[in-house]
Amino acid sequence: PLPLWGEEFDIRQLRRAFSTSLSPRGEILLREYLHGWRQLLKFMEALGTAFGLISRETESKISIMEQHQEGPHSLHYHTVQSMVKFELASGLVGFQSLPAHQPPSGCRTLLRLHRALKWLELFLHKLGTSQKDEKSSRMCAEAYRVALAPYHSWWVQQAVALAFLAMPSRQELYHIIVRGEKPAAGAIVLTTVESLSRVYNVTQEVYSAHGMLELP
Ligand code: 1PW
Repeated sequence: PLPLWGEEFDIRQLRRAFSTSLSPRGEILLREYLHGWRQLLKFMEALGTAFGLISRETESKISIMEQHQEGPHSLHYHTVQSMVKFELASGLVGFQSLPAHQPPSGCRTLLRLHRALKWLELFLHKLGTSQKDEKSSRMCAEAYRVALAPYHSWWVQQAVALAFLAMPSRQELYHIIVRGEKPAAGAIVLTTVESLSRVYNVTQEVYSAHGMLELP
């Protein structure tokens, strides 16, 4: 059956979510940020069943963040900055491994999404600047090697490599991403990359200012 309007991946919604997640005061609004990630899940679903592991794992990280947002301290989970401040002040960050009964902190969970966003940024940049004969699986693997593989175990790296082999072709990807507007496709992808990268850079500064780039 045809999906209902709005259920399919829409790169405009992705770009809008990430660009509105950055407030004029330079705060990152978690609600919009997570909306962006929900759009990304749709993208991963469109990449096929081989991306099942990757999208299940991503979905579980998004859900943890949403639980924090809906929990008793929801007010503190309004922006990345307020979350960091709150978890630091309450000793919830988990600079060492947290005890098993404690839910994963917002800071360590968002860090996983943040690193994955770099992967996406690099990958979309490659795609947006690629020539017709370039292979999407290669672009994806190369972005992964630089941005994310260093943080993953050997086993995860093998599983992820398998998913890339089953990646749709460059042309199919463009179809998933931009459908109708072929002439402007590269440009749409690249403006999306710009909004992702603004959000990435702000998050990176916040995490680096608090020595939180390596949370277990
Ligand atoms: C082509 C578009 C892809 C863009 C989205 C990228 C999502 C990246 C998810 C990779 C998941 C691989 C399998 C799980 C790995 C986890 O060990 C790892 N999670 C992530 C999101 O990197 C680390 O989380 P953990 O084990 O420390 O809780």
